[in-house]
Amino acid sequence: QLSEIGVAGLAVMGENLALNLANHHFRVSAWNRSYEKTAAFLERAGSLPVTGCRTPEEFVASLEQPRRILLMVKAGRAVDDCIEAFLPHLDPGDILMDGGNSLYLDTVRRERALGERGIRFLGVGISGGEEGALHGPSIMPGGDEGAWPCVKKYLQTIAAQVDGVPCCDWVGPEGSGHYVKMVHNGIEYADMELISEAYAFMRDYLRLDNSCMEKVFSRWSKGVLSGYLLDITAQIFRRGDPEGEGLLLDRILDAPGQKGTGRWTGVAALETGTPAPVITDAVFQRSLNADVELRARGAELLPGVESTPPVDRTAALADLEAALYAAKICAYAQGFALLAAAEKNYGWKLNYGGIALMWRGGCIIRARFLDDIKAAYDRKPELENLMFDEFFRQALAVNLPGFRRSVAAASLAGVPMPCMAGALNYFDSCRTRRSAGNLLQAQRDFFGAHRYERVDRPRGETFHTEWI
Ligand code: NBP
Repeated sequence: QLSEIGVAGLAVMGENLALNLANHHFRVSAWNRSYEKTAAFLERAGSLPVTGCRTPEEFVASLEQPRRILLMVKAGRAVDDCIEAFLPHLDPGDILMDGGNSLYLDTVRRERALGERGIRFLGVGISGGEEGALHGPSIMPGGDEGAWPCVKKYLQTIAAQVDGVPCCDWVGPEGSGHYVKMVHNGIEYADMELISEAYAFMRDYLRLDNSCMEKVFSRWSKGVLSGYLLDITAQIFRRGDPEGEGLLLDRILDAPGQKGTGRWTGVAALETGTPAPVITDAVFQRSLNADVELRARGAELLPGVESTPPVDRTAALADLEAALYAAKICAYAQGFALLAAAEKNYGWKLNYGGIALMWRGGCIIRARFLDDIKAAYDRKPELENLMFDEFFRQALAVNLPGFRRSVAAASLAGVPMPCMAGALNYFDSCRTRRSAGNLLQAQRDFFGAHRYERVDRPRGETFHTEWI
């Protein structure tokens, strides 16, 4: 009997997704460039309904028509190589899905090129790491909409389920699935950095010990900030060093890595002129922190803070929780603004509430907070900015004093919190009716005759002044 779906690429993600499909009783074919991974997969799958294939031709031939193939290979060249290998064996109407972390612009290109050959291409963002892949990831499919009914059952069945709702729904045309996944990762960068900044504040300013911080993170993870990232943070504070005394965290080099999806989000923000400072600062801060030598030299050469005023730790912790929550609202507002920018740029129609639902389970940024975002877009689907929703406006108002005090205290203590401060500046900029942009326009007109508009004339009418 032919298989219902094929998975190509059997590294951690592909293998686990194939097992997830087979565990749900779907007949699965599997192929990997090098056969060892296929053999290992067949052994792991045991009696599940799987077929291992040695060649692309054998793989394609093992699938019922229209064929459904999920590519789970390294983003970039490998995806094009696989497409090239499968293409001669495919028929019009067959469906290729790229489930890797591909750049959405590559997906747009591939969908167009394959569409001309009658092959239906989907860019499918998948989040949740290897555990998610096996037990239920968040899945964000976009591309050729005609293919969606043919793959919906498979993707929605293996996705995470929250309150009986699958964390997988149709996102939109072209590269929108991968774009939404990219923005998800940008928000993930911001979320992680904000939590890390709260840690720096507690460790370096409040001088709390690890057990105290564990209690704080555990408490926060049960409140409005409840979600996967705070949950694992609390767990990290309970993990001893397997090689000796003390907490493992204290032995980990403070040089973070990154694979590029945060950077892509930053590039998309710059290219579309969409302010997303919490996300871009999170990317920059990873780079800055990764430069251990620069920071060591800076610690020797640059002046520090002589002394910090006495602090009420209980009050400061309450403020910090408020700051983390308010900054998170700003970060998500920026992420959703990036979605809106893509909608405008590419003419995609995106379902923001649906996207929030897809992120409620299976993925790294899953959190209670996403229900509030869904509710906000239900109240007003064309919401201009998440911060303008009545629930979030109220939440910001309540948490603002603590937010300001935390950023100010960190600044006075010399503890870097670029994302928290960036979030606050974003908030304040968004509520500034008369900005300093008038001076900037004057400067531009002064040196470059770039012209300016006047407050007392209609928009679009421009002026130039001979300044000297
Ligand atoms: P990797 O990203 O490490 O890719 C390894 C797979 O790509 C292997 O199956 C490898 O085959 C195959 N491959 C390569 Br490399 N070059 C190839 C080529 N030219 N032709 C055919 N196959 C090729 O695997 P992964 O970590 O499972 O991730 C798969 C995708 O999912 C990636 O796009 C990743 O960014 C994304 N993703 C990963 C995670 C995660 O937590 N790991 C989470 C979410 C999304 P080989 O065995 O023959 O070398």
